[in-house]
Amino acid sequence: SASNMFEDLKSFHEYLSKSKRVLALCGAGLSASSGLPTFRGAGGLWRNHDATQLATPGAFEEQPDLVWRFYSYRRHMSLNAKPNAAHYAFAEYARRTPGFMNLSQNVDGLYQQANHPRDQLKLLHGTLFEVRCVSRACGYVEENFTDPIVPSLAIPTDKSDPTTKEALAEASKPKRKEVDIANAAVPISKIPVKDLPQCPKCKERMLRPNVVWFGEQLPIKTIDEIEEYLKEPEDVDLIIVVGTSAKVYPAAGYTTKARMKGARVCVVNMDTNDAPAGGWNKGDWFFQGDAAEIIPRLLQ
Ligand code: BJW
Repeated sequence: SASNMFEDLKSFHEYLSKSKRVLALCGAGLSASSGLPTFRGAGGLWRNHDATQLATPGAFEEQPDLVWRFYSYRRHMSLNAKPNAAHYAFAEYARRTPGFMNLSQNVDGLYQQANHPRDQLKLLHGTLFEVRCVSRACGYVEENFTDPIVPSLAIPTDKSDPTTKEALAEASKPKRKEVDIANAAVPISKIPVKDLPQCPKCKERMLRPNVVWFGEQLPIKTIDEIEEYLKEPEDVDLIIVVGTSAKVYPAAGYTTKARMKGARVCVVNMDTNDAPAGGWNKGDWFFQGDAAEIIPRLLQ
């Protein structure tokens, strides 16, 4: 099969041991085994909405409450998720490899939970755990881990009439079971804008998650730091592309940029069809499977 053709752990280890300047390009598949859904696979639907359709400025303008519910839900899920062996393996690898830079598209905060060295972690699409004023002129940004961020965004608990034995037992528990608001069949109420997170600085506008939506620019400082790294005279030895469908730009384009600096490409993905941007080259590696199993073996 195509996968066996590229799966060569021995040659990868040999090459990695000589590599000094290494990049990783990470996507949602890396956090899949931590229980967080990806965008374009199963679980990429939230209440019948395509997750990528909610990650747009237009969706937020039209239905700020729906988009805030989506992000509040994901903040809740991410805060309750644990980093997996791949997050820890990269964090460990970063500590022993000064020339390593991790370009992560993930906003879930699991690398931070795994204590990944912060200066080697570039958050291409921002983070769920910062919010900012929708007004660029105001410019307010804060770190925020409060769950729920405002009372109106609390995930409702099951208020079913406790007449059945099971429901009675459930209701007597100190904490009631949260309803699955990701399921479109579960009703949610409309939230007025005044009950959504408000900017404490200008006191005029709403706060929004500090993530990068379609059509928005990636954080300029982050982009500049990556460009600096790519501009250094030394070659880039390797880029490890893991758990990403590599369809979203400019992130996916870093594979090509690394190749232009001489890098060999190693792809780790569940799916044999998700090729790196630019397609396959001679000397590439492909390891098929769960990132949480494969990354620790690659980086050990
Ligand atoms: C596993 C696994 C397991 C599962 N183990 N693997 C060039 C060409 C065409 C279009 C463009 C272009 N340049 C720009 C564009 C437009 C657009 C774009 O790229 N569109 C394409 C979709 C066509 N790009 C933008 O709009 C970007 N901005 C921009 O270009 O600005 C220009 C500008 C300049 C100056 C001023 C103003 C503007 C912004 C892109 C922002 C993307 N944002 C999102 C949402 C972030 C917030 C949030 O999380 O809600 O980022 S969209 C979503 O996609 C999210 C992800 O980070 C991103 C990538 O997804 P990812 O991580 O690859 O996930 P999946 O689900 O796609 O794939 C999962 C993979 O894992 C699969 O391969 C599975 O097989 C695998 N897998 N389990 C290993 N256990």
